[in-house]
Amino acid sequence: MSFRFLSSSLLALGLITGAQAADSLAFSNAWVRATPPNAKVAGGFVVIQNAGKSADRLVSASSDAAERVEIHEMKMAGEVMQMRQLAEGLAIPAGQSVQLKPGSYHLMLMAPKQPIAEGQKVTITLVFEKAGKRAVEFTAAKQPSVAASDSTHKH
Ligand SMILES: [Cu+2]
Repeated sequence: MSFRFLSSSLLALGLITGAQAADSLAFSNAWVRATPPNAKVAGGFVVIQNAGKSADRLVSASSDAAERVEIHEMKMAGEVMQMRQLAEGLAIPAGQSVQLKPGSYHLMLMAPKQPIAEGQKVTITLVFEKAGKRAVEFTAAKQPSVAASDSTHKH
């Protein structure tokens, strides 16, 4: 009930400001993993909220900071953590938030062009099926804990 109220408030706000329906997407907690020199990959994480009434899909991503950006999923296969690229992209259901976070869905910056220093801002352009291109600023941070290390995260 309260979420329905929030959705319609956002919609009303959109009408007042003349914003497009595409603005039903909101981004928070955007961060990339700060990398040592010569790192081959860097993970990117963000919470994507779809306050709209129609589902959308993250279909691709890109950044000037890397050769390319892929959309990945990590999950347990038996006792082994496996990672795969989501060739079909990532569904963002209507009225829901999708969390890209370590050990789950994430963006993977392939072949970063330069080391990504802690505190640095990295812009990643997210491309959605309906909302189109959205440039999101990610802040580089070190890994949150040793336990969440990228050691299982091989390419
Ligand atoms: Cu990955």
